[in-house]
Amino acid sequence: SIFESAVRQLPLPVCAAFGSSEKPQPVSFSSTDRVLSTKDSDAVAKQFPKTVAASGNVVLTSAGSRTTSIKGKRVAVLFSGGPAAGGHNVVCGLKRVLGAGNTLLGVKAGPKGLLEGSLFEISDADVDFVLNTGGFNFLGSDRTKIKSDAQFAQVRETCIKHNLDAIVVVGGDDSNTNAAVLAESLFRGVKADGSGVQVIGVPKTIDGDLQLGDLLAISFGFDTATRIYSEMVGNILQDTSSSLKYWHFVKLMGRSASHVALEVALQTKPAITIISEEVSSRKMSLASIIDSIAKIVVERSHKGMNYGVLLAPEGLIEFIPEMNAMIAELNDVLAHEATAFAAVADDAKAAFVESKLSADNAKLLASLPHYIVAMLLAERDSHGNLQVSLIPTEQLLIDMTKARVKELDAKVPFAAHSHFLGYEGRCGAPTLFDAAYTYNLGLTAGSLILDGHSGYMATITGLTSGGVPQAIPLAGLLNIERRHGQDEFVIEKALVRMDSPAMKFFASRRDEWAASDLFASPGPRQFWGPTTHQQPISVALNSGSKS
Ligand code: FBP
Repeated sequence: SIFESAVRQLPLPVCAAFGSSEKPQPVSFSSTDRVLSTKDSDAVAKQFPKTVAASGNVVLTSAGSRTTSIKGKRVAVLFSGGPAAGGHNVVCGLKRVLGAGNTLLGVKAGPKGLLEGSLFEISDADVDFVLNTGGFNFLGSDRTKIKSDAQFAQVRETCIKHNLDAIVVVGGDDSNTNAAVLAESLFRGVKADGSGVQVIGVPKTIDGDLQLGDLLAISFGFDTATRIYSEMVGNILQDTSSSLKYWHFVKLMGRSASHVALEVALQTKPAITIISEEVSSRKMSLASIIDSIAKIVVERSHKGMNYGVLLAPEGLIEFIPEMNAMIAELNDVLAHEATAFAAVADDAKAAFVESKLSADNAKLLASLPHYIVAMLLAERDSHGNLQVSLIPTEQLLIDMTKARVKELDAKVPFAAHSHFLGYEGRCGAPTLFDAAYTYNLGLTAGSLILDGHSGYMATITGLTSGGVPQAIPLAGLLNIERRHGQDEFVIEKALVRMDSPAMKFFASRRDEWAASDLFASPGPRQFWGPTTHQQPISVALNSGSKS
């Protein structure tokens, strides 16, 4: 399109350490005095002895341009999990920093492609073509978790067949967990000379839940997705206050954490926004959530406003304490009774599961509408996650609110539409922030490889002041969590903190937004003009910005 041709030409600022954008120079790295640990670090050190011994879980920082040039490396790059805007620029950054002396191979269709050995060589023309474009379609992606001995053997076969020296995994928390496991497994002894294959992660996910304070302010894709959702929510807000007769309940993507919902709320100021982490910390029941929504509906109606917008995070259902307890037991039942469950007829599956649950949880499951139960019983993804994007929480909230509004004041009209804003936010052309961030992440990942590191995640600190390439030891992020009915090592998701500046700012304004029409319509993301360099509001507030 005319648009794509134009965005390919957009300038991409690079960290000073890399020199020029078109001919970037790789950097080398040195240790900082920051050592990462989690509550499970001792267990991690036993399970990941090689990477932990090599890195000491120490954060690395760029130490100037490389003085020696490295040639002949063969590097593979793959996308893992859901798409996020900017993925293509990671590939472009990698290709350019590796330079003509090294080879970059693309892995087709995610980790599964690595198992199958489905790789192709990426050319300069390829990267010129995909630069600044959205989506992951250049390579494709999937959610295969590499965990069995047979799968590790397949990865080794691919490494040997393609004579790989390094693999770059572009992914979220689960995919970077995959990267940590691969780094340990491939650390040495893969090739005939006894050497290993380096593994580097790159922090991607629109969910924004891969964060580590000043070391990792935000994952890429969050800015683009939240700007796309904010434009749409702004448009809906404009419609409600024009037509004056509808409520719109909007579910926003973001599997677990509510960063996306919080950011969109800060950008658009709707009447109601639910933050899952607050529901959990205040131990709110489903009934109390509905009650608080219905009261706002009634209060606005008494002021003549029979309309409004509600934002609900996709992962809400798992944060309601009674639902969370029920889903945890349900996950165990589904994991342990998988064969028997598969043999039961579809219309008898709910009753089968209820018979295995404790009395309270069985009662709760039975009380939910069939469209929710069906999705709670649906297959988990390969990382053991409930597929919350498929659960129509927005419809559940509408149905229950309608009933409660009627109880509170039967004269209040309540006509509501449901929306799910999800996939449309993941693949738009990256904002200038995501475009530059990802290009620099690619340059950092490539530099880490040329500098001989493995088991690290590339990161850029000081994003708004030029940027510094750094590296986070992946094993230093691992915790033990219950998945598939058993304990597993995973990178913990960064949730919205109740004491964060962004949450406090939101909490101090939301009553006003509920009581009147103070909405904002931020409009589409721009590639030229005054709003191009605006950071996500929540990221800016959490990084210490006051305005
Ligand atoms: P990642 O964590 O892999 O980036 O995926 C994020 C996400 O977009 C979630 O917000 C959403 O719940 C999920 O992917 C949807 O997954 P799928 O694409 O498999 O339907």
